[in-house]
Amino acid sequence: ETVSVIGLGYIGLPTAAAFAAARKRVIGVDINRHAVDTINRGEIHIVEPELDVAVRAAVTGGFLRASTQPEPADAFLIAVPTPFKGDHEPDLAYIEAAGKALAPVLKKGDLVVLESTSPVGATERLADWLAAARPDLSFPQQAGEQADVNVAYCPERVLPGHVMRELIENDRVIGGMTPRCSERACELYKSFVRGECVVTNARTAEMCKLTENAFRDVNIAFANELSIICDKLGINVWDLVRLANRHPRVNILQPGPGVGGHCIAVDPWFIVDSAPEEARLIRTAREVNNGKPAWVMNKVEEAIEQAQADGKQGKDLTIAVFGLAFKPDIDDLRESPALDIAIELASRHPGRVLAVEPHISVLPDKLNSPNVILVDLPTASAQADIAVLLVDHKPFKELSMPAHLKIIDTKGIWT
Ligand code: SAJ
Repeated sequence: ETVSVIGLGYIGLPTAAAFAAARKRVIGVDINRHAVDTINRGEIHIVEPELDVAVRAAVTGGFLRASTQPEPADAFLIAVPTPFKGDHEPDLAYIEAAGKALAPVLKKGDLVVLESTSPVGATERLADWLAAARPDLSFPQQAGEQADVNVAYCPERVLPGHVMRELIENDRVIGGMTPRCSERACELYKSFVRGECVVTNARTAEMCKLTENAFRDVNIAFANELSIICDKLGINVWDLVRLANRHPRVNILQPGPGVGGHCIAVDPWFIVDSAPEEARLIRTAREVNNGKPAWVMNKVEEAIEQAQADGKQGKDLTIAVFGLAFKPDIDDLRESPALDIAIELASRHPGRVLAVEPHISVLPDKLNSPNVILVDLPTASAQADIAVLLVDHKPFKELSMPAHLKIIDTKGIWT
């Protein structure tokens, strides 16, 4: 059996490697020629622990090959991005392009699985695009269980940084357009998934993925709102959360500088876009989390004003930001509230900004400004007047800050 994975990014490439490790013949397809060439050399173009070893083994063992053009296969998995367009409206252009690119090589008996995070109804739209491109084949929306081609939705749910383990161990939700489609997709995933493959329909599976991330977003928003309320009332929010969580049915998440990453800050909008009138809590949670970096920025400005009132000039004040990544112990700076705060600070503050991020060796372009320097931990704690803790990286937790420093601690590890 040959499996084709369309889109060799953070999800597609690990999935291709997992199928290859289960001794399927895998053809990976990507429009990015650099990615294709890198993979064919047995190397990787993205950062994820253990992925390099898996891809090298898959390529040298002859199980994985990458190409810029779709080729015939028995199953096609689509793992391409679904960004926004306009005001938080999901953009299905990549899914449409992937569907149209693979349609010419489809044959009777094939299975097409959509893995990309998608708004409800996207799998049906994909099936319509495939049907329009291949009038000689029948699809589930017209032929039901008798369809020539089966179509299913199966979202990934892996945690960046633990992808190779979670891909194999997590349960999978499988939503076929018909029961037969689900059965085919289940058989396929069982070749490497050790978790349970739980079957439902395509629309429920689409909503399930969005629900998981919206659930986390709403819960983080609750924690972030609490942190703002507690600041006003003079209460330590981390103590409060620890105490409240002693209740057997309370489990509050951790406040922070905002919500980053490519999933939790995006997916809830797909629900809001589908049901704008009804999705009130989900929308508000997004707004609360999106507003947190500006609130942190205000706290920093208050500290600057305080220092000025104590007789320091703004340009003589050194501010150190601890952490730029979107969450602890990773090097991923994309969609990071910590990075946004650092950029804002660099543009507003006339003095020096010291950035500490142990997981990178050069500052990202967006933070490249003459007043910003990437420094190590001891330098920052020795030279800063104001310390802004933005990510709870392990090395930061072990540090004790000099007493004279003004600290703004968004993760509660120094307060
Ligand atoms: N965060 C907090 N407080 C918390 C937990 C997280 O502020 O208590 C922040 C993090 O710092 C980060 C953001 O939330 O900025 C998101 O981090 P995360 O670790 O919660 O999630 P992601 O984005 O790395 O991965 C999520 C996961 N979804 C869920 O846990 C429901 C993952 O399983 C999904 O596969 C992934 O989204 C995805 O691809 O959708």
